[in-house]
Amino acid sequence: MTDIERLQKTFGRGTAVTIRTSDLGGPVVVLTVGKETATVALLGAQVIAWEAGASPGIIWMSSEARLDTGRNARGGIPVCWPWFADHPTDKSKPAHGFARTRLWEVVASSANAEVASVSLLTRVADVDLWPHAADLRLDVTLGRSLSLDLTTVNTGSNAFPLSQALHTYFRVGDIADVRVDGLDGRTYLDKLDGFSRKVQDGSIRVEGEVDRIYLGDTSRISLQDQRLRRRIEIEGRGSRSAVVWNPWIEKSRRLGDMGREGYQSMLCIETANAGDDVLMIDPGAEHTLGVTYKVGPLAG
Ligand code: TA6
Repeated sequence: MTDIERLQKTFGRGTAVTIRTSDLGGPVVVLTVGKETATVALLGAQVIAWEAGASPGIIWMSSEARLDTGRNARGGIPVCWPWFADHPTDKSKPAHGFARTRLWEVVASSANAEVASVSLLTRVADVDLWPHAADLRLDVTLGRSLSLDLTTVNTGSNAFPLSQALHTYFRVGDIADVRVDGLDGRTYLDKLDGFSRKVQDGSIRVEGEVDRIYLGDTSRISLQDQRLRRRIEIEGRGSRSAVVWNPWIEKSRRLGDMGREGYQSMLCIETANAGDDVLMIDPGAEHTLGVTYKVGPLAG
């Protein structure tokens, strides 16, 4: 029996939860409820697709994304952990930590007429990059919305600082035709201007590279997509920061893996603990960073 067959036998739940090998070259769990599907790769516990009946899908993936290169696939919902962006003191360590390049294990699944869910786990100890110990679990639930809950448990004997993000790449019809609401009046750190502190004035529109960490109450954000005539409501929890990022032309060129459609068809809105919102997790303590996405028609 192959690993996939074993996982299917243990965690498969009819047509609601199935385990297979993705076309991108790695094992995935597919959640199906009615006309909705969500796909979670075991590499990095990365959501790589969410089709909510609407076409095209909600989550953006680069046309060059692969799951069998050892690097994380560009797009989807990468799990950035146990540090967000560059390591605070050692730039030689991988950006966004190492959780997204580990192979996680499936530990639970469930399904009923309304929802299907899967839980993945990675246990971290004795990692050269990080002198601490933790269990990291991601619970993904698909129903009339998509929810992710990322729980860190400190299983070691010393407290550690934690910064993290659910680094979600949303597909948009045309980056020039979207608006992000819910952050008006919030202070943000502008990565493109030495992380200087600025205040958001009204809605966010993207007319060039944007790379900002918004601070404070960032629990209710909405992405209004004029071209696709849809809005995505983003409800964060366990978070007091959110990142908005589009690489635009030059950074896309430097990244080199943004694929055919590239920056014009995506926008990252990331529920995070980042910037001023870094946590300290004591031995035995835990923290959950969560988010729920709901898709609906554009108002009016
Ligand atoms: O979340 C925004 C950001 O920190 C950007 O600065 C950019 O580096 C992006 O993440 C992508 O990072 P990655 O390591 O996935 O290429």
